[in-house]
Amino acid sequence: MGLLLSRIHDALRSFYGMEARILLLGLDAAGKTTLLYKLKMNETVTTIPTVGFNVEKIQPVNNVTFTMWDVGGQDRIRVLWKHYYTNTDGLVFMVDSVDCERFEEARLELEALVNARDMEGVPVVLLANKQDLPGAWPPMEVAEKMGLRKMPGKWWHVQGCCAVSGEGIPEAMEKLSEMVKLYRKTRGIP
Ligand code: G3D
Ligand code: MG
Repeated sequence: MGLLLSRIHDALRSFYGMEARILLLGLDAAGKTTLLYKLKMNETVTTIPTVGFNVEKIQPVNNVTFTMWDVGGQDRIRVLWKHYYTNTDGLVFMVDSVDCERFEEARLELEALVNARDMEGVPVVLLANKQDLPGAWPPMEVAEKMGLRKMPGKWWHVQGCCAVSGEGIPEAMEKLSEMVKLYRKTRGIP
């Protein structure tokens, strides 16, 4: 009976798709809000520093509908991030690839995030944003600076992108959908 119910559930899931909760975090000015509205409306919006959060449901990718939480990244309000951890299916961590002076600050925030109990095992997509700007660090070097290689057992993917033009974003969302599906499967989350 259990097996039958689980098969019915899987069939419904592949028909209706899956809803996933994604946290979009990173230091202030990394480009998070620009990305969120690019994904939502395919438009580049004029942003102001986010105090609090923006949340949007975006078009399904591979049958996964993402609800993306863009939580303000200014240092004073980063302490609020932890209130958003519960039931997160994926983390998109965004870095301004030009702002090398704050790479270490970003790394420390990412480290704290992935080590948080409620974020255990949650897959990470690292977006090395602003690749359009001169002096942008290559994505793999940004990943190195963020210490991703030193995070054993962590599922991560690095993607260079430009949130303004949208370049690199479809690839990142594709990868995110794959990792979220796998994560939920291994955790037995329907
Ligand atoms: P945040 O939400 O992470 O704090 P925002 O960041 O989305 O508010 O973006 C901060 C600034 O970076 C904005 O510029 C925005 O236009 C710019 N930006 C975001 N992504 C890119 C990108 O890929 N390339 C370039 N060149 N700029 C980007 P302003 O001038 O409004 O502060
Ligand atoms: Mg913002």
